[in-house]
Amino acid sequence: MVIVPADDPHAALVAEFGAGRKNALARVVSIVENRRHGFEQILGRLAGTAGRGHRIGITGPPGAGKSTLCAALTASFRAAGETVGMVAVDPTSPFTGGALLGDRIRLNDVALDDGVFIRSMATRGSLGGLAITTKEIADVFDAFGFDRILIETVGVGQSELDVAAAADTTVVVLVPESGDSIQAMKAGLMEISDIFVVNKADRPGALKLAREIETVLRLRGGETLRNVPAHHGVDLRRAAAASASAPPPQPEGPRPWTIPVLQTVAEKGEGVPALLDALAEHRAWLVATGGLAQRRRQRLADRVREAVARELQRRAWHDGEAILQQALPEMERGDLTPYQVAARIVRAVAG
Ligand SMILES: Nc1nc2c(ncn2[C@@H]2O[C@H](COP(=O)(O)OP(=O)(O)O)[C@@H](O)[C@H]2O)c(=O)[nH]1
Ligand SMILES: [Mg+2]
Repeated sequence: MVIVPADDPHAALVAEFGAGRKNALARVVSIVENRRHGFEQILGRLAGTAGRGHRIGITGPPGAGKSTLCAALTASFRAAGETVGMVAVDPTSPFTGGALLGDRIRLNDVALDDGVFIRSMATRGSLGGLAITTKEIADVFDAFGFDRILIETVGVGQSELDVAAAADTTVVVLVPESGDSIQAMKAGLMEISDIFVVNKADRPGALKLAREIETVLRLRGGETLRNVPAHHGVDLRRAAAASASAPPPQPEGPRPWTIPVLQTVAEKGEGVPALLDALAEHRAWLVATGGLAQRRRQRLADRVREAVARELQRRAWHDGEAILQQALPEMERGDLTPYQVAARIVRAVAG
């Protein structure tokens, strides 16, 4: 019989988790996802062991083929003997029994595989904020020892971009239908992408979109346009040479990462080997330049900020709600401003 100390109700569970038991993993994920009692203690106990897995964020508009791409990547990782933990922030993910026959078949392949664990957050994770919970589930996967951690977002809202950007490598998936590269730029995708994928390259317009993205990337990155072909009758090399705002030469230092723009047909696995190469190259680049350590440091700092915000919120509203309710009549009479009441609540927390 396992004796569980009263002050740590999850000690036995954490021990089982540490022994690599899948059902313990599933329970830990549920506890974290649903903010059950002791979830922060569990995260705290696991924190020391995280940091080995390659976190890959996959973002892009709904329907771009992110889930299909994740299935293809998962199959490739497994073929190479690597384990995969995947968290999908997507209530309609085919991984959770969506309407797509093709994907369900693929899901069955991977779901039966002991080296794969998939969790769809649906809307349940919104208890603690979907974005934060997703990152914490990725931490749990990392602690469990998965070699690759895939994080799929449902769309390209701000919090989804935050989630994707918190990965080691962020892959942005677009399709010819998803509009031009200017749209992508507006949505902030250019800022977070480490790798661009134009999926559905079997459809018209894929090459054009890929070229446009490349052009925008090179212009933004201030790189020479050596490798960019003339486009729409405009010689970009000449245009750049003529530009008065030509960027200064790169200072000596770690070589910058050149964001590749790949084309895939995820449904058929076409272009997936090139994506695997790009993922490996990016990871190697992160290691070589210290970027990986930096991203991890940032992640640790993030967790502290999130935990502090959560605890302060909790404390503020523990007594704050009563203070607020009590002050409402005075505020209505104009004897107190909302800011004075807020200050009262803050003082109550600080005291
Ligand atoms: N024509 C074509 N369809 C694809 C490709 N990849 C995925 N799809 C289909 O696009 C639809 C959306 O795919 P899904 O992976 O669910 O997209 P997600 O919403 O980004 O996760 C599904 O019907 C897929 O079968 C592709 O390369 N070419
Ligand atoms: Mg999906």
